[in-house]
Amino acid sequence: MIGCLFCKIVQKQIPANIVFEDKRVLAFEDVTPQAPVHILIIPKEHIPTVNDVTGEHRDIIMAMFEAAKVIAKEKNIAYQGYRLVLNTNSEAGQSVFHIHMHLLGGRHMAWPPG
Ligand code: DGP
Repeated sequence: MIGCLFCKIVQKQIPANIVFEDKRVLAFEDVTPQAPVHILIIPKEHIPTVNDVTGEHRDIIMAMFEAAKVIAKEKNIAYQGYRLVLNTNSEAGQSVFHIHMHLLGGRHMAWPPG
Protein backbone atom coordinates (compact mmCIF):
# COMPACT_ATOMS: atom_id res chain seq x y z
CA MET A 1 0.00 0.00 0.00
CA ILE A 2 1.35 3.43 -0.95
CA GLY A 3 2.64 5.33 2.06
CA CYS A 4 2.85 2.28 4.33
CA LEU A 5 6.21 2.11 6.12
CA PHE A 6 6.23 -1.67 6.40
CA CYS A 7 5.21 -2.14 2.75
CA LYS A 8 8.27 -0.04 1.90
CA ILE A 9 10.44 -2.37 4.01
CA VAL A 10 8.90 -5.36 2.19
CA GLN A 11 9.74 -3.70 -1.12
CA LYS A 12 13.28 -2.95 0.16
CA GLN A 13 12.75 0.79 -0.35
CA ILE A 14 13.63 1.33 3.33
CA PRO A 15 16.49 -0.65 4.89
CA ALA A 16 15.98 -3.06 7.77
CA ASN A 17 18.01 -5.76 9.46
CA ILE A 18 16.14 -8.72 7.98
CA VAL A 19 16.38 -11.99 9.89
CA PHE A 20 13.85 -14.12 8.00
CA GLU A 21 12.03 -14.03 4.67
CA ASP A 22 9.83 -16.40 2.73
CA LYS A 23 7.14 -15.88 0.08
CA ARG A 24 4.52 -14.69 2.59
CA VAL A 25 6.45 -13.18 5.49
CA LEU A 26 9.31 -10.82 6.31
CA ALA A 27 10.94 -10.46 9.74
CA PHE A 28 13.38 -7.77 10.84
CA GLU A 29 14.84 -6.20 13.96
CA ASP A 30 12.70 -3.55 15.65
CA VAL A 31 14.36 -0.13 15.41
CA THR A 32 13.56 0.57 19.10
CA PRO A 33 14.18 -2.78 20.78
CA GLN A 34 12.39 -3.44 24.09
CA ALA A 35 14.29 -6.64 24.82
CA PRO A 36 17.60 -8.26 23.82
CA VAL A 37 15.65 -10.00 21.05
CA HIS A 38 12.95 -7.84 19.46
CA ILE A 39 11.91 -8.89 15.98
CA LEU A 40 8.91 -7.74 13.96
CA ILE A 41 7.25 -10.45 11.86
CA ILE A 42 5.02 -9.02 9.15
CA PRO A 43 2.99 -10.36 6.23
CA LYS A 44 4.15 -9.18 2.81
CA GLU A 45 0.50 -8.47 2.02
CA HIS A 46 -0.79 -5.23 3.50
CA ILE A 47 -3.30 -5.96 6.29
CA PRO A 48 -3.91 -2.85 8.46
CA THR A 49 -4.97 -4.43 11.77
CA VAL A 50 -5.92 -7.78 13.27
CA ASN A 51 -9.55 -6.64 12.83
CA ASP A 52 -8.99 -6.93 9.07
CA VAL A 53 -7.82 -10.56 9.17
CA THR A 54 -10.20 -13.01 7.47
CA GLY A 55 -10.23 -16.68 6.63
CA GLU A 56 -8.47 -15.82 3.37
CA HIS A 57 -5.40 -14.91 5.42
CA ARG A 58 -5.15 -18.34 7.04
CA ASP A 59 -1.91 -19.28 5.25
CA ILE A 60 -0.33 -15.89 6.01
CA ILE A 61 -1.13 -16.07 9.72
CA MET A 62 0.20 -19.62 9.88
CA ALA A 63 3.37 -18.48 8.12
CA MET A 64 3.85 -15.72 10.72
CA PHE A 65 3.73 -18.28 13.55
CA GLU A 66 6.03 -20.63 11.65
CA ALA A 67 8.49 -17.75 11.24
CA ALA A 68 8.27 -16.99 14.97
CA LYS A 69 9.17 -20.58 15.80
CA VAL A 70 12.14 -20.58 13.43
CA ILE A 71 13.46 -17.21 14.66
CA ALA A 72 13.05 -18.12 18.34
CA LYS A 73 15.06 -21.27 17.73
CA GLU A 74 17.75 -19.39 15.80
CA LYS A 75 18.01 -16.78 18.57
CA ASN A 76 18.25 -19.53 21.21
CA ILE A 77 15.19 -18.34 23.15
CA ALA A 78 12.72 -21.09 22.18
CA TYR A 79 13.33 -23.06 25.38
CA GLN A 80 13.65 -20.19 27.90
CA GLY A 81 10.59 -18.47 26.47
CA TYR A 82 9.50 -15.48 24.48
CA ARG A 83 6.47 -13.30 23.97
CA LEU A 84 4.45 -12.67 20.79
CA VAL A 85 2.46 -9.42 20.75
CA LEU A 86 0.08 -7.96 18.17
CA ASN A 87 -0.92 -4.45 19.22
CA THR A 88 -4.27 -3.53 17.68
CA ASN A 89 -5.49 0.05 17.36
CA SER A 90 -4.94 3.01 19.65
CA GLU A 91 -5.49 1.70 23.18
CA ALA A 92 -3.03 -1.11 22.55
CA GLY A 93 -0.49 1.34 21.12
CA GLN A 94 -0.46 0.26 17.48
CA SER A 95 1.58 2.87 15.64
CA VAL A 96 2.15 1.19 12.26
CA PHE A 97 -1.01 0.08 10.51
CA HIS A 98 0.35 -3.00 8.77
CA ILE A 99 -0.02 -5.95 11.11
CA HIS A 100 3.17 -7.01 12.84
CA MET A 101 3.90 -9.62 15.44
CA HIS A 102 6.48 -8.48 18.00
CA LEU A 103 8.74 -11.37 19.01
CA LEU A 104 10.33 -10.38 22.33
CA GLY A 105 12.79 -12.42 24.33
CA GLY A 106 16.16 -12.71 25.98
CA ARG A 107 14.96 -11.38 29.35
CA HIS A 108 12.28 -12.10 31.93
CA MET A 109 8.86 -10.80 30.86
CA ALA A 110 6.56 -9.27 33.47
CA TRP A 111 2.79 -9.79 33.55
CA PRO A 112 0.51 -7.92 33.22
CA PRO A 113 2.16 -5.88 30.47
CA GLY A 114 2.10 -2.10 30.74
P1 DGP B 1 3.46 -0.95 17.30
O1 DGP B 1 3.61 0.10 18.34
O2 DGP B 1 2.89 -2.25 17.87
O3 DGP B 1 2.69 -0.46 16.09
O4 DGP B 1 4.94 -1.29 16.84
C1 DGP B 1 5.59 -0.65 15.79
C2 DGP B 1 7.04 -0.96 15.93
O5 DGP B 1 7.69 -0.63 14.71
C3 DGP B 1 7.76 -0.19 17.03
O6 DGP B 1 8.22 -1.09 18.03
C4 DGP B 1 8.92 0.48 16.33
C5 DGP B 1 8.98 -0.22 14.99
N1 DGP B 1 9.39 0.62 13.89
C6 DGP B 1 8.83 1.81 13.53
N2 DGP B 1 9.45 2.30 12.45
C7 DGP B 1 10.41 1.40 12.10
C8 DGP B 1 11.38 1.34 11.05
O7 DGP B 1 11.48 2.22 10.18
N3 DGP B 1 12.19 0.27 11.03
C9 DGP B 1 12.11 -0.73 11.96
N4 DGP B 1 12.97 -1.75 11.84
N5 DGP B 1 11.20 -0.72 12.96
C10 DGP B 1 10.37 0.33 13.03
